Amino acid sequence: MKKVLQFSLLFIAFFCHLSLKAEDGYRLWQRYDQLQNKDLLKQYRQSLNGVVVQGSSPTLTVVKEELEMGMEGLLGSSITIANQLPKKASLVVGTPASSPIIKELGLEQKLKEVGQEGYLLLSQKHKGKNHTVIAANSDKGVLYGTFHFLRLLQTQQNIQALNISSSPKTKLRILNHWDNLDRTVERGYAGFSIWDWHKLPDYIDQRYIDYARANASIGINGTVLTNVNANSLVLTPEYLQKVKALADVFRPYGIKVYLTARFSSPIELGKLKTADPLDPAVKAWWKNKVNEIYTYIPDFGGFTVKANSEGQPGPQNYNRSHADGANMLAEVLAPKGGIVMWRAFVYDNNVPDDRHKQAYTEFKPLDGTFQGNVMVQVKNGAIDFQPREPFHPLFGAMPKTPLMMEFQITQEYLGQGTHLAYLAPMFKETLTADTYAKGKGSTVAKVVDGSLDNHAISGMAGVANIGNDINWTSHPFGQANWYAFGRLAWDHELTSEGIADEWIKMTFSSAPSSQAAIRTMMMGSREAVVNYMTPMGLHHLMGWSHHYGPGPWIKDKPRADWTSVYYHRADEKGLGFDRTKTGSNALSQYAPEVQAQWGNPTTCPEEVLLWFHHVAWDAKTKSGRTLWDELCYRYSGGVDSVRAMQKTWNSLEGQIDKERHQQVKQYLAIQEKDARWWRDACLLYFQTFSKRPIPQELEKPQGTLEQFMKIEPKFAPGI
Ligand code: GCV
Repeated sequence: MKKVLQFSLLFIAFFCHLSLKAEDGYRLWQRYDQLQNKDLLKQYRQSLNGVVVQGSSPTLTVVKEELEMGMEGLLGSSITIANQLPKKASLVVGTPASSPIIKELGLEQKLKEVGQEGYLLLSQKHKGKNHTVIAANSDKGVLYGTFHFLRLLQTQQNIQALNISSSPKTKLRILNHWDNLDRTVERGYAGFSIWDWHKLPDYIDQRYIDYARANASIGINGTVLTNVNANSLVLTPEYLQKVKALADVFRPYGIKVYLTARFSSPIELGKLKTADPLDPAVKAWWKNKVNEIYTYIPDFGGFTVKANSEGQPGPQNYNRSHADGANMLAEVLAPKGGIVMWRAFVYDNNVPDDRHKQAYTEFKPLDGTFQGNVMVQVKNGAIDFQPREPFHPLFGAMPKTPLMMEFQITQEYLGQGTHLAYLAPMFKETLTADTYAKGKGSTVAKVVDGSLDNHAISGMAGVANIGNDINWTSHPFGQANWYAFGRLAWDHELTSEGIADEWIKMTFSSAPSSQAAIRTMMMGSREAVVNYMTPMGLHHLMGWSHHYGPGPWIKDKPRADWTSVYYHRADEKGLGFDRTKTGSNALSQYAPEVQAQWGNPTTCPEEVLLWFHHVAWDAKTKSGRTLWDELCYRYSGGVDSVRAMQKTWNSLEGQIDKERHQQVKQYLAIQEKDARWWRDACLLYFQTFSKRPIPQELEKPQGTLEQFMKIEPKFAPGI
């Protein structure tokens, strides 16, 4: 009997062990597996043989927990976190306020320079002994420093002579969840919403805590829980209790909660006859509502608002401006310290103008009329998160208004949950673009971080790609985009390669050869997507509604600017949207220096050529080929790049755990199939205008245009 029991216990232990080791991607970049480099382990163990965290706030408690979990995992030995300085060399963590030891170190000047959220990581002598120090002015800064320190261990850096100081360039670093209260996620491709509204506030899913840990580790300090296509129900007491439960979980991690405000809420919830922002009853309703919210969540961040856009209600329903709407909300939030993030993603069916121009036309005249706690949130480009867009002309055009960047992390137009597209190069492309607003060097990044125009508030929002899939993001490489967004929101000067390296080491492998191979895959992946979907400045060619596959033939829809033909303008002469003076003149919304470069087809970068110009099929491109041939080459090149990624990934078999290797391998096979679908469908369609053959040496389309036009994915996610 005893033997049977022993055997059963062994059996259970074995399977528990196996399940603990499941490589399902849940742990994101916070895996904390024991390091394999013996020399480094020895060094770490020697210099980190005692940890002192003085202070007991909720955030410092989280710091202790994370240090314990991280260091025990990485070093493979248990650690004790003390309140007092141990005799030997040690890690000292805290603020001058929480820790007498940190106070004694005399870091005042250095700490002054890192501000409220920044931190120092130092190797410092104290009373003749060597210490590693994580110091900050606030507990939140300590938390960020702790995650940086753990990252150093995870990525196997030398920690003998640390002299790091870091502080965020952008003040508000925020995720936007387009999550509905029924748990569907608009443009979400990783399952249902992680917010389990039905079970809240009583059931706190471990995921909420792990979500907060992951976000804090990359410096995210805010989350908008609900879809910008908003439901006013979230503002009712029933839901506010649920929101409060989430806010309570996130608070120790330095993450504030925000909600989307449906502009017509005073009518829907308050039974008022109007939502006119200048109506005293409406103002009073919002004031009461805001006061009520703060009784639940004393540090509530504020509202994100989508108004008068794609059917959403807004101030224009009452002949009021966007500023009237934003300011009314800002006024009631201001005494509580809340802010308004008012989206500039607006376009009007009744304005028969190039959609590219509409946000600028509406918002530019409002510059200087917004209250101090309003930020206007602008998408990276003027259309809608296309695989490549030139930067939005509003950047640099509203110097008196803090403009917030809105990036889309979820890959609505870049293969959604199945394609590998590392987005850091795309984010960087926009951030480093020069607006010339105040002469050369007036980059979008400087507009967004507030430094160009000296704004007190600044922000970057990323539309989240997170869902309740076990690995959070559907594609394992989708995690890299969440990671990259946070890292760039903290410091937009980081390089895409550097961010990829960190992520790969923490997520997949630190072996130099596999790391280099994965980095190469990642760095070329977004350009591959651009090439097989929308090369040379083409845009908005996707299938109706689902936005997954190709649909360059889409026409005759309720709005012209919801069709593809509106954007590519293919005809027997050529291809592309003339946005110069002879066309829509959207170019006039940019600074003269930008106009001069992009306005001339010979100096316009080929990457955005067809965005701004209608180009003849036989026009010569930089490669010496005609436009038609170049297009064929680019589409084919996109497919080839995916095949190259497949080859690289296959070569990594055995170096990556089986589970994730197999998963990515399958996704790459889907991507290759989809890339051919895009290439073949688009080339066959454009060929009906160009009437030219696909160059002999390139692969021929597999199927007919009619066949491609009939493909209609059923129940595609995210709609
Ligand atoms: C949340 C695009 C998307 C919509 C999204 C909208 C927006 O149109 O397809 O799903 O709505 O952008 O950003 O408001």
